[in-house]
Amino acid sequence: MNKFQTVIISNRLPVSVSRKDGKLVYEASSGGLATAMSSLEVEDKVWIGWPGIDADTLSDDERAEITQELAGRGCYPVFLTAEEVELYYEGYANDTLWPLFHYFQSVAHYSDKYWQAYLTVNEKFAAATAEVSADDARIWIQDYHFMLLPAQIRERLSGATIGFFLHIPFPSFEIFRLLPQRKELLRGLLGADVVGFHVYDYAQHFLDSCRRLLGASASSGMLEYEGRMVKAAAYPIGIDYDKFRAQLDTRETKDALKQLEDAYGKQKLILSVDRLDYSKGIPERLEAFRLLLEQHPEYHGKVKLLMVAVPSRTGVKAYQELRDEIEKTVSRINGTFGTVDWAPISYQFQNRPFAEIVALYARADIMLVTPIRDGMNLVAKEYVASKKRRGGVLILSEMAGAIDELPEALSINPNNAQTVADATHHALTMPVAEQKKRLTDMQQRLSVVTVQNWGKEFMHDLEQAAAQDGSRKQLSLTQRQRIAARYQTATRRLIILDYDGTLRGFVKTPSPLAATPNLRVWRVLKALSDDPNTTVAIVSGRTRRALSSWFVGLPLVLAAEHGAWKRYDGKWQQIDSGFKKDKKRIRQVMEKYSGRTKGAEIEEKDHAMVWHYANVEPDVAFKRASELKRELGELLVDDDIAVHEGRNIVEVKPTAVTKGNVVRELRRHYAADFVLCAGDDYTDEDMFRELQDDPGAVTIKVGQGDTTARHMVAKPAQLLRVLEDLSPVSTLSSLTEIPTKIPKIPRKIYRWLKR
Ligand code: GDG
Repeated sequence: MNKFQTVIISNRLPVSVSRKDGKLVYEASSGGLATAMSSLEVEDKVWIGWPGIDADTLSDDERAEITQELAGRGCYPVFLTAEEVELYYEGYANDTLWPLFHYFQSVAHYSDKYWQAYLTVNEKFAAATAEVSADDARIWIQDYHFMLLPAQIRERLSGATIGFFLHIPFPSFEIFRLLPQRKELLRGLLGADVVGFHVYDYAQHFLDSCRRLLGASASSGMLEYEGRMVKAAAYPIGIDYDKFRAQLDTRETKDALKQLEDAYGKQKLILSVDRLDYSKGIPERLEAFRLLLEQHPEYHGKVKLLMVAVPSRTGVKAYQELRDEIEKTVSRINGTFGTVDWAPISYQFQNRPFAEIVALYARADIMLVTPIRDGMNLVAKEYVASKKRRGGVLILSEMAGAIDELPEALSINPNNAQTVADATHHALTMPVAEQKKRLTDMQQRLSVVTVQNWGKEFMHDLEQAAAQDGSRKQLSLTQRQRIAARYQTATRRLIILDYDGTLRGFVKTPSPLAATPNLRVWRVLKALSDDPNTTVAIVSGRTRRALSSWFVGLPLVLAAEHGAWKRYDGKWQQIDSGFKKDKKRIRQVMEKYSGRTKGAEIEEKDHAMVWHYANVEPDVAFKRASELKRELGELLVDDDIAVHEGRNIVEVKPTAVTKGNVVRELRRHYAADFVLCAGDDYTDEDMFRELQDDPGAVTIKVGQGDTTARHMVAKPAQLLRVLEDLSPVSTLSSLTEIPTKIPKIPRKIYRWLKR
């Protein structure tokens, strides 16, 4: 089987297979997605999707024939039975996710059968993807039909770079949480490296749900979940601008335009084009038009509302009911206001050829785009692109993603029929010069933010994710060997290490007894620090009690509480931070929050107060931590104390106390010719920054995420390998004092720790 480097996945393929007179026929369609994909400058690509024919009606030979024919067209089929399509596509995707994500919660149905089918079909797609993708492929998944797929693919292809784009809104947390399978879907999406949305708000809603349902940590659009980084960002989709411009000059569109001129003459044409879907606000639009006719009799006989409604998801009950409702309303309005030679509304429940749609756009004086909720809405953009000589006014719902890029449109709230009627009146009376000015401004934007550029931009970010996947900075074996060689030849060495998350895995409770070093850590620290030419410093946010008890007998330099306490030559010294006087006030606020938050713990240090929420339910933790941060911020107005949010903590400490300052002092003190510094979280970035100007310094981040460090390793165990390389096992075993057991914590210190 051929393996591809670039893989696109969508529910439907750009080629549909059907049976006519017993023979299989293939019909290509050219949607926006197909245009975006064909403009990508990659050769080795394949498109995976359902070919549109019931798998149960196909023989094995026919499947093979379809697979072969589609391969010639750059596609790979996933065969689905009619039952699968009914339960996964019409069911979970369009009877559960679609209504809920468009805020139609009362229309959404929750059924276990739907969910099971969704799971199975996603699995089928994952298996198909694994079959045709190279191990390090770039895979781009489209839309809400496949929210589980990123994680399912990652399980099979751990080296792939995976992108997901959602074409519909991502709802606010309050709506999303209604889904029975909300966590499963988020975990599915978090298998991706890049998750894209049309607009900023949807990306924020997604980040919010990940934080509150999974406890994932997020900052500046990057999520950290189970040791991986996921980018969530807005990539507003555009249209094939040139295609619409070029279409205006074709014979078919010119003929269609001529027919429209003959049919409507001087009548003002108000147009709407959408799939017949309850999210598009069609009944609301009709009500607004009724109001216009009622309040402005001067328009009778002079305007016409032409509504093109394309049949869609006709198998879903809500769509059948909507169609009935629309037809009744149209008849009623035509009955009320129509005359023998004028029907106010012309309603077409059918798909029109592209040439005709463009002619309609070109002729329409007003375009009414009034969705109740819409991911983007391309019709609005297409209308603007199809205007050359004539004027025209776009009336656009605030609830469509497109409003962000089309502020020159008359924006309306679709639920407020009066504002829609008023906007229509405004449009009917707007001077042509103003209409053209607004159109030109929008056209300038649309000609740049095209669907081609949308595809390129997303793939570019996917490439970047692949490059940043740690692999660029990941320490290779050769680099490790080089570092070890440099260490051996150096004469004054300085090794600066964070502890939690760096030398050992992160534990959820602040108690030092839960995080004592294991034998491996102990041995390597012993081996390194026993060498008189090597100074090993542990720089941690932990208290001096914790550090001194963990490393009894080791000649280490210790910096506790981010450097507020330091131990050189066995003696502890503290800075004069003046923090003591603020402790009581801070404690009172923290206690108030702990009192109403199950699982929260307060840790009091000499020069810091920490509120731990690792054991609090994620949603509650998110809310409380944000509130606490705000309240502490209000309390601490002086610049010398600051509130930080770290990994599952809110910490208050003097601003002058940073690990970066400790590193500066250590460098001055030891003037080493070899410096190695390792850490895992944001406080360690201060250390890496401090060493940035020293090209010889080896800085290593443990874990994922953005870092100033020059190198990265995935886990503490890998950092220990690096450290063990410096003092190889031979040296280790030749040292007589290397223990086989960690010395017991002396009873006195143990009691001190428990206090
Ligand atoms: C989803 C999201 C997002 C319509 N009638 C005819 C026809 N069309 C074409 C239009 C346009 C497309 O269908 C509809 O696109 P929209 O964006 O308006 O809406 P959805 O179908 O709901 O699409 C939406 C989109 O995905 C892309 O991400 O913008 O928010 O809901 O291109 O021109 N085309 C032809 N005859 C018709 O009668 N030929």
